[in-house]
Amino acid sequence: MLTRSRRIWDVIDHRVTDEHLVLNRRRLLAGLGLGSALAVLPGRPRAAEELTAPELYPGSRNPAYVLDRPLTDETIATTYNNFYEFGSSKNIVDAAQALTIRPWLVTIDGMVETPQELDLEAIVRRLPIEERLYRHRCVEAWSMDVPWSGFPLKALLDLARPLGSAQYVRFETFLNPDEAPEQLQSWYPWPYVEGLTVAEAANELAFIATGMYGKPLKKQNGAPIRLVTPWKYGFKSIKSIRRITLTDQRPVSYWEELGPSEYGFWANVNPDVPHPRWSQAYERPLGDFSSVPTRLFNGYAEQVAGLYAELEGEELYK
Ligand SMILES: Nc1nc2c(c(=O)[nH]1)N[C@H]1C(S)=C(S)[C@@H](COP(=O)(O)O)O[C@H]1N2
Ligand SMILES: [Mo]
Repeated sequence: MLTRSRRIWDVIDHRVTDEHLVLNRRRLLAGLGLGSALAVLPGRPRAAEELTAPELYPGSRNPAYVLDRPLTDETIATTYNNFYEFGSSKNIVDAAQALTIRPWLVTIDGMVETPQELDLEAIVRRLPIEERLYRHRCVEAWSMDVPWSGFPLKALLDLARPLGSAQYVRFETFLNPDEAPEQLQSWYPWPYVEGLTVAEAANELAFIATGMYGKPLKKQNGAPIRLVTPWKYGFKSIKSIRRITLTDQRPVSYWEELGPSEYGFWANVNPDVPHPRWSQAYERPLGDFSSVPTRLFNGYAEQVAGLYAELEGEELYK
């Protein structure tokens, strides 16, 4: 029984298409140069608890995930943030420093063979860190281009051996109003929750970031461990994850709970489906005053469109 379940999970298809193995050689080489330069730059001194294995970053760059537009300036990507636990403005850097991120335990439970409670430090020493350049498209119509460091979500889930009967993966952020006083605001459905189907979670693009710009993640960006699903609107990329639960119930996410007419479970990027209050046709790259067209699945249709081919009657794009 368990063996069969195991196999079902394992055979979930990881298609590597010819298309995304075609590299823009020049960018790749330039990128590799940048990667090694970042690795040797002396860092500014930080609080000891922030430094979970900084020597592991950025990890070697995965050449399957490079970009055709420049990376967002690091200062901008690390100071213009959405993190409602620390406030509803974009300027939450100072407030976020109150979060204790070491030690940090991540629970993986629910429909798994071997429930786990893992220390972040142990996770990053066990799973090989790689770097990927991904687009990020916020539902608010701004975007960024970021070098994340981390590992595939599937590699993390496999540590707990998900059962074949699991259909969804539910993610939960920390709940600690002492450090994040916004969590005292009882009209918000804390803790922040997000969810994916098991097939989405096993897709090669679904990534767990523990680092960014060649260093461990900063608190404002979701330290010490966050999800990155680049084909979906940014709110799916849940920060500072404490608990991951395999389940047969579709999770109701934070934003879906708050505004089901505006935010749904799937939240796949689609320029042709407007938000009820604004168009999604264009986006503003952070640090840039121009507008660029938004792409279906944020440019990742090749990797993910197949996940949705047989779904009918689902609101896939909100
Ligand atoms: N726990 C939690 N995760 C979260 C959010 C949040 O408010 N709380 N905001 C989301 C939204 S809307 C976006 S666009 C991204 C922003 O990530 P960044 O601040 O690293 O750019 O985080 C997502 N993850
Ligand atoms: Mo967002």
